[in-house]
Amino acid sequence: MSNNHHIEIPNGKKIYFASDNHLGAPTIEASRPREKKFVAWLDEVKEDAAAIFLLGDLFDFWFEYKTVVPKGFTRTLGKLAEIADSGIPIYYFVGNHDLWMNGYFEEELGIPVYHKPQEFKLSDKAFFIGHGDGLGPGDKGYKRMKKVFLSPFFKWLFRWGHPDIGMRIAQYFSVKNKLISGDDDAKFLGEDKEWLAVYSKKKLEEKHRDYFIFGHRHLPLEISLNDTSKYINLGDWIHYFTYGEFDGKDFKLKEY
Ligand SMILES: [Mn+2]
Repeated sequence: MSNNHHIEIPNGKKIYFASDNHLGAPTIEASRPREKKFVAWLDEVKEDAAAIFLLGDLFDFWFEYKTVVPKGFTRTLGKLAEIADSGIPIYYFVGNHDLWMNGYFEEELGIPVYHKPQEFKLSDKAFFIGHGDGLGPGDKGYKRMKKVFLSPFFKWLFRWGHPDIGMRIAQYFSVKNKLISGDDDAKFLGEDKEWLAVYSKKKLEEKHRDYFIFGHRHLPLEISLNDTSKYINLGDWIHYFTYGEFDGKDFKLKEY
């Protein structure tokens, strides 16, 4: 886990965080209003953004073949390219729905992609940042998903199958079957049982962090772990349209 990331936030600038857009769910057309809303948000925050962190599940399903990527998401990809090209760094952390990223964001958009949580120092605060899947106890939806995604059949299918067939099967598992999405996870479990809070508390035993920032839960949460550390969950862009804003001193969870 890298510890070298440091961003100094200039006066008047902010760092923004969002996650779990699930573009393409239930269909590309049906998710377009959400996509447009997200692009409008990006347009606003780019005005004073020192950096933007996207914490995964931007796409409900993503797979990169060697020379082919999924259709759609043009507005989002174009806006991310514009912002990255303007010199505002964007950091992407894969979610469990788009873990099969393999160089496209780096090469096409100039956006680094992380497959594991990372430590960041933002101004003088210590952050632990990731999508949040598979960390700590519980998280049944993820564990179900992982079985499918890592099965030899699934891997074989995507590597060698026709993309139209692969994408249709992924759509089935991701949206219709709720195998990946898992509706059963989105109720607040209580501070003691929220597995990312449990995980964060455990991480605090090894060293201090001011903020643990995750997505994945589809539930905006702000939980004090002790007097100086907080666990923030960014919610989602399906029901909540929530995002994080950090000015170098305070972290705020806001609604767009
Ligand atoms: Mn998600």
